[in-house]
Amino acid sequence: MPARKKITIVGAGMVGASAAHWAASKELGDVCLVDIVEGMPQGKGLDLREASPVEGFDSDVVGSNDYADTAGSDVVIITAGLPRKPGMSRDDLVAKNTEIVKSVTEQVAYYSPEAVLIVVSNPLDAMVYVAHQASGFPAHRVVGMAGVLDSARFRTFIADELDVSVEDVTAFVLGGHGDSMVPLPRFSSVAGIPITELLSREKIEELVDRTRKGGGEIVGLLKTGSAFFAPSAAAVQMTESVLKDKKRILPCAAYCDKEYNVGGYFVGVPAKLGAGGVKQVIEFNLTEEEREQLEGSVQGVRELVQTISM
Ligand code: TXD
Repeated sequence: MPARKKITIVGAGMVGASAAHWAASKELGDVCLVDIVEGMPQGKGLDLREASPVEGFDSDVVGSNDYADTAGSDVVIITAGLPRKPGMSRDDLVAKNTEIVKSVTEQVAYYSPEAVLIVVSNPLDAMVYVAHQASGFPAHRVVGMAGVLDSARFRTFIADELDVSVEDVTAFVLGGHGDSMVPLPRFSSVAGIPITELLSREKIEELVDRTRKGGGEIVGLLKTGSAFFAPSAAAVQMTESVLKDKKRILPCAAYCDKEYNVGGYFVGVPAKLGAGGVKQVIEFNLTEEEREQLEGSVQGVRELVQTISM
């Protein structure tokens, strides 16, 4: 009998703890929750484990401050980082989170040399790059979560607008996270019917705009902290596709060199996720307008990555 799969989640904050919840309750594997704060991951891990008899899942959940406990993980989700504090510039945040993501990646890579890394920490497009450099892993075993979240938001808004099941709505986004996201309405559909057939151009623009600002909308409501339910669900969907070798085509920050003329950066593209990570980046012909938007987004990622010193 094969042993259960093992998932490590680094950063037991809002996104990390919710990811542990989704992953354990779906019985994707045993979960190890790691944080730098003493006691907190142990407490959250034990609390979640104590929910298992009620919810009926047989996943072990442990919390730890020691990376030795993460050994032999199949997937590692990295959510560790600091939020931006008052007075902190964007560059300061990049520098601080680079330091954190670099250090946690080196430790998880040492104990789980065969793992697939799914990076969540912000600024996402830069932190995937940092994790790739720090791990020394082949690029296909390092991927960032953003597109699944952005497209889930877009799907939610489309379903609400048309009063249909979210399950029948697919949406397609490319490019960087948030503002520079490139939605592709012609590939976004309801039961296979492109939304361009069902909604006016103005309405689509409105939904796209809300999706671009989706993170900010939640921050504005929460006042402290940022979104965590949907981001963690998105990271766990990627984890499931890897662990079960489902080969789902999901929008992820994947390494692209010749693909879309990116030239060696991680950017949001449709990727086939299965055992061992990104099995393929799916390329297709873009319209002139889409190409320009994607190039603008990719240029933003290049400039961000060039500010990083490791
Ligand atoms: O779409 C996306 N990619 C995102 C990204 C969507 C939502 C959140 N996004 C980013 O994920 C967010 O901007 C943050 O950079 C991360 C985690 O967000 P979360 O809301 O979970 O932040 P928290 O609650 O502050 O949790 C971060 C945890 C916290 O418990 C710290 O103690 C821990 O990270 N931390 C560390 N753990 C281990 N090792 C080190 N060095 C460390 N430093 C901080």
